[in-house]
Amino acid sequence: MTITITAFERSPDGGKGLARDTRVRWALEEVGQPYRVRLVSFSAMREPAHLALHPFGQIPTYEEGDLVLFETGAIVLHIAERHPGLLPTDANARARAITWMFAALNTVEPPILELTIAKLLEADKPWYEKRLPLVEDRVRSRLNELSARLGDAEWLDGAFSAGDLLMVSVLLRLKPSGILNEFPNLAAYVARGEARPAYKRAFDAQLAVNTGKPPAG
Ligand SMILES: N[C@@H](CCC(=O)N[C@@H](CS)C(=O)NCC(=O)O)C(=O)O
Repeated sequence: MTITITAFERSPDGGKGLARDTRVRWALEEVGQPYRVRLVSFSAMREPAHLALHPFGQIPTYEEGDLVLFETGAIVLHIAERHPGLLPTDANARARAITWMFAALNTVEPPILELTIAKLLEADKPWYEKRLPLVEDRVRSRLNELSARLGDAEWLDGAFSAGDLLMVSVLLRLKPSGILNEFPNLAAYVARGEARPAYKRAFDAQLAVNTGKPPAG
């Protein structure tokens, strides 16, 4: 059955891979599922046709036959449950990998997004300079804990899983801040994720949309 996802017609990041369609592309690439992409403009995202797919008017969405999904956590879990490669077969290991998916989205992503939003939308506020270190420290605090748990392991819990896919996706947003490099094991973990051929294909595909050039190779 054909899989169709939506992505920004023009991503605000210009193709740095931070728009959330990248993590869905990555999951599909990891499990070897072909997919189509429907590009949407910001105005189209507010139209009834898109709101019928995504109640909050965001990207990405995921269509497969009669099934329509939104929320990248749900989409990646759906892909991982239906195709081998992103979740262990052992029931307990599978539950732990899903736990890491939730941890990435519910515990690690929120302070990182708060930092992004502060820098994007609050830099002109009189309290910005005072608040920024507080927001950065909340990120550091989470990374400190995550770094302690990862230690010198390659992935969070045994083999690479959907939990790692989401955790790396979430951490990638921190690269420009320099904070990630304060935690060498996390920086190396993110680099391992980026080095995966499936990630590279996903990244190149979203970049091609934003540069108008077809992916290399
Ligand atoms: N929690 C949602 C967040 C989706 C989201 O924030 N999408 C962004 C692009 S990465 C978006 O559509 N932003 C435009 C908007 O919110 O109007 C998910 O993981 O899918």
